[in-house]
Amino acid sequence: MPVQLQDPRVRLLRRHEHNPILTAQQWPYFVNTVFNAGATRLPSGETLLLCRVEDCSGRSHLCGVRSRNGVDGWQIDPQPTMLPVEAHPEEIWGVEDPRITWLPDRGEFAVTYTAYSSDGPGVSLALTKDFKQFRRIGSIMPPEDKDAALLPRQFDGRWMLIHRPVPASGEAHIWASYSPDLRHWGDHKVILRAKRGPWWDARKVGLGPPFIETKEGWLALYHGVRNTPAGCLYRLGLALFDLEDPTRCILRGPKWIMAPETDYERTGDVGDVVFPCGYTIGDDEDTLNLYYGAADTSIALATGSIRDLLSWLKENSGPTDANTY
Ligand code: M1P
Repeated sequence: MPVQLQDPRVRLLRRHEHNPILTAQQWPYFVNTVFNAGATRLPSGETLLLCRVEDCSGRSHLCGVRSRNGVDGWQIDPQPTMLPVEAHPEEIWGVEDPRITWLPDRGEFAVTYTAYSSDGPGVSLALTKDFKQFRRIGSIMPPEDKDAALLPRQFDGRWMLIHRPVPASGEAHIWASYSPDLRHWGDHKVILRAKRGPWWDARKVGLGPPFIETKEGWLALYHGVRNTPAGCLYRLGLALFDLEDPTRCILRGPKWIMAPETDYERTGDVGDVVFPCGYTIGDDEDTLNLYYGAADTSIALATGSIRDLLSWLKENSGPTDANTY
């Protein structure tokens, strides 16, 4: 029996009772907002979030925060952790929306982020072992492009980047690109199209956090943007990609699984936005801790079961939902 999303008793993602878990008021220096954080577990077991922090000039930088339980007791870096640098003019208007991927073969983390300048937002890459020193690779996708994350391993000797360019038509799909060296990218391919018409994910979709590896495939959380006369609505949906060929979409959920509902999601600098950029997985290897920006103002946490997300996808999508629009 398919699960009905309209049923209020069905909650694939449960909001934490202490949401929002991080706000600008907690910051050790004066800032406007904190949101859209990349996430990972450190070797120490701590949760690290690399938060987008917007200052009162309107530009963003990244700031690292660490917690033992991933919920509270955050140790916030006393200064900005990663500021735009003049050596990289492509990011001089700010660095935004980081996604973190641990690369086991290299023994370092890849941070993909939006680098913003007068030429528009593009995708940049930096590598780090400790979230203190960052080695910038620089711009890897020219504007307009964002919502990017690396996969953790190579496919036939090449790295794969998931990202979201915006063409002149304005119809923005999710793409994959390959690179032998993390610098030179090619073989670009659309892997998840924005739909058309009334769909919740019409015209513009974008990757949320990095793909989640499961036995059944790469699980993707993505945002769909619905333009309404009252403004944009950012909601979250699910798709599954083939384990060996992550450009092949196997399943796509027809309905969103999370939408702005609470005050902190509906009201803020940009209301009606839920925007996850990172997750951690619990010791049970099933609990998904999803960190999301709420209304471009604060950081919130929702948890779910990867098993349940996969079951829901299998029960609620047919093959024709994979890429139709
Ligand atoms: O304001 C909502 C989001 O808008 C942009 O996301 P996208 O280009 O994917 O629609 C980004 O600026 C993002 O930071 C922001 O949260």
